[in-house]
Amino acid sequence: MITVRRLATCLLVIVGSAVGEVMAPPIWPQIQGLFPRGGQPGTEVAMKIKGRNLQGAKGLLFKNRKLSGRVLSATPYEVKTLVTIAGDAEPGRHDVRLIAGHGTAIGYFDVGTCAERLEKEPNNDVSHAEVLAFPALVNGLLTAGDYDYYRFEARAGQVLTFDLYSVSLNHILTDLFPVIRRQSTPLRQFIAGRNSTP
Ligand SMILES: [Ca+2]
Repeated sequence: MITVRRLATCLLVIVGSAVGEVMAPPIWPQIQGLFPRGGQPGTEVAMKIKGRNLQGAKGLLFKNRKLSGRVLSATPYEVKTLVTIAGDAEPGRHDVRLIAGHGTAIGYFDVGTCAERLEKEPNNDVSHAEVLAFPALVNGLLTAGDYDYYRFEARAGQVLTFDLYSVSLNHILTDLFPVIRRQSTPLRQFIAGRNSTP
């Protein structure tokens, strides 16, 4: 009988431990994306951080002291922040750490040299194409079934470089394919899309 009771006790302990591991919720904060994920020197950027378990977020820490930020509001899935970029901040990628209620999570913020703007919706067809003057950097979001049209001038023999940087949020964005048309006539299509993860 003693052996049986000990065996029963062991089983209870093992089962209890297994149930405890399954039921423990993951509370460590995770950053899935920042938007916009950069800005120009000498500006302030209203940046949203998307992720999970972000409740209680109370601060942003940049390794580079020429960047600073503060949290405006926080929910488990989104943190609204305001980032200040000093006029002499070095261009390039900078680490930023979000201090949330159950830990911290790291993201990346790009200081650029081009004039930046947010896309203006609706821009889903040629008649609503946004006019661009180069150099330019456009921050935008693509959702299911979304298209973004832009209009620009180009001269014969001119070389234009388009750098499309995409980050998948919640697996919505899988591929990004730019298409260039001359007015309404297809001129050339090329593939330059690449995906990355935050
Ligand atoms: Ca659009």
